[in-house]
Amino acid sequence: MNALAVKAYDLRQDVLDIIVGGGGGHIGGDMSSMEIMLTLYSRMRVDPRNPKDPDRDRFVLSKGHCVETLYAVLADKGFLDIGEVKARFSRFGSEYIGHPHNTLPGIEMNSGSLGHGLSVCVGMALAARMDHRPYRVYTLMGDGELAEGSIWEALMSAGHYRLDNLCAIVDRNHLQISGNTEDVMGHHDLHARFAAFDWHVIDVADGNDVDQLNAAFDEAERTKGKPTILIANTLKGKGSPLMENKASWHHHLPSAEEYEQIKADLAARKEALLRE
Ligand SMILES: Cc1ncc(C[n+]2csc(CCOP(=O)(O)OP(=O)(O)O)c2C)c(N)n1
Repeated sequence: MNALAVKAYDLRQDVLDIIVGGGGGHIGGDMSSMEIMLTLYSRMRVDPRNPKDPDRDRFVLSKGHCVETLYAVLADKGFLDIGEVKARFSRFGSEYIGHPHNTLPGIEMNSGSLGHGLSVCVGMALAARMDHRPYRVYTLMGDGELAEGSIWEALMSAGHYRLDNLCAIVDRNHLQISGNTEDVMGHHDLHARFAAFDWHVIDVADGNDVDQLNAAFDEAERTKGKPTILIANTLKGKGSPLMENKASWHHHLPSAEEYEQIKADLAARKEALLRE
């Protein structure tokens, strides 16, 4: 039993509370990306007491609509107060808005308009090289987000500059806002496409599995002369059959009954993990 895998269910409950308290949020993509962000933050060199350390690792949530999971993970790391986030999310005048905002500690970049995170990370990774700094740069993108042309320019430049301090992750849940990614904008053979842009490509069979993610991040750190991209195969809405693999839950506010059902499902999944 992996403690982080268990924690992922506690933080999913936080995400559910944040969204229901604030009256809305992108619950499907939050749930699919929980283990990715949680695993990453368990490894990254970041310190809530020194959030602007020039040598800190950088993370940019390019699929910024999934900020609720980022808030839960940043709170778990000590950057934010989870009680504050739950009480004030999406309230008038609150700094805890529905997309990342870099006035909050631990958040590197404002995002939410899809397609920009990787380009900014290419700049950060180049800056690290020029300044002889040891930090690594990470970004999480959605598979629907890959329809943005700017991402392919960034992929091209990262490959060209051989940015081996850069690691991108695709949350490959096969759904985006309006349905299946393959119907909206097909991505068949993503592995070959990324490799053609001179990236080291790792397929993570289960992108909700902490051990598989850790192995992939280890491999990314060992990879020299190329940037690495993880294709993390996840389940949108992971945590409750009510939401799982349903495009309609991309941005669905659970009713009071749905809240109770999801809460019970999350607790049952956690119990099952604890029994392993
Ligand atoms: C430039 C831009 N166009 C459209 C949107 C609206 N939008 C928000 S989420 C989303 C779908 C994203 O799908 P995906 O990247 O697969 O995210 P996930 O399924 O992981 O939530 C869209 C089109 C946006 N945020 N930015």
